Amino acid sequence: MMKLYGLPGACSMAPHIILEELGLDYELVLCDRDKLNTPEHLAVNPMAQVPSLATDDGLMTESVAILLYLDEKYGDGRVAPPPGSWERGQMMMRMMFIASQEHPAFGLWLRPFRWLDDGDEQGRLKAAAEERFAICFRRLEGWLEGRDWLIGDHMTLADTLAFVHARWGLRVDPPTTEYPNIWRFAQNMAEVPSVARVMEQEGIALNATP
Ligand SMILES: N[C@@H](CCC(=O)N[C@@H](CS)C(=O)NCC(=O)O)C(=O)O
Repeated sequence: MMKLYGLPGACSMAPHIILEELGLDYELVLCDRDKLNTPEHLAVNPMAQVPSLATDDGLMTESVAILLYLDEKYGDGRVAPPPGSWERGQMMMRMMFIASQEHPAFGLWLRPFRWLDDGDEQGRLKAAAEERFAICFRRLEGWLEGRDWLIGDHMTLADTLAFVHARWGLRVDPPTTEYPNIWRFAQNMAEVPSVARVMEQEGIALNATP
């Protein structure tokens, strides 16, 4: 049986949603945030992070890779457009944007102390990262104009990552609630049965914590 290592509301929630949406057999391991840097967890994720997916073939890290693996192996067209289609390329673009531009901006805002020792410098980095996150959210807001989903007419891989970040965005300034399209999207996502089950399993709601 596959095993997903995650933290409540973290980017691991994206593959968690897809495991649940596809009705797959899996075990959720909610990790201890304070024990990510222990030899036991480093054996599962050498970057001291989540997510990791343990499969019969081995261990996989990186949320986007896990999402694509799950889709290609089990998705059968249910959570992503077909390989080679323009729509899949567009979905990939949005996913990569969220994972490689938006996510680091949030990480720098959340933990500037991991990069700089000086308190004033940390404050400046935090402010710059918050502005960068807002630039990313303005792009996401545009993509969701007049749409319920980032691509097509149902939830795809990209929506799961966008939803995770929409929750995170409630903690920054301006918060997600000030982006009408992202906030509408987040509220719709929270109503999707698989997403609601995932939030219940992770013990979270559509609010700013944790
Ligand atoms: N590029 C990685 C990023 C993983 C990552 O940043 N995970 C965060 C949660 S969203 C984490 O484990 N944070 C805990 C920490 O850094 O202490 C991926 O997409 O899987």
